[in-house]
Amino acid sequence: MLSRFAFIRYGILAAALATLVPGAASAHAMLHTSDPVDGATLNASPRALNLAFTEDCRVTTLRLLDESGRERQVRREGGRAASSKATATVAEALPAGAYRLEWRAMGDDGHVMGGTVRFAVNAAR
Ligand SMILES: [Cu+2]
Repeated sequence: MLSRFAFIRYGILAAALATLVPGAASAHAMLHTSDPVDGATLNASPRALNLAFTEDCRVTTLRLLDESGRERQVRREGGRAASSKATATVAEALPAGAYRLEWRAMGDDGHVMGGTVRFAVNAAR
């Protein structure tokens, strides 16, 4: 009797694992790295802001805000096609201060993700 119950329990466990494994294999895209990196302090204004993802995705929002929350103009480079990279050039040199780059992207599986890269530009050059 006990062994029969054990067999059923392991059977249920195996079925549960089988449904979990495919989902784990197709993990959605995440931010892999950025330039500037999150938390960087730069000695001069960056010319471009770069994001690299773990897999192709469509970046739907990319905006740069200064410490007062004012949006700074950036220009998206490249097309809107799915890519593992996104680049935006900075229209005007950024004055010293703290900035945050907010991004949102949709992966191939339809998942929307987002994040913030924070960096600072030093007054001393
Ligand atoms: Cu996903």
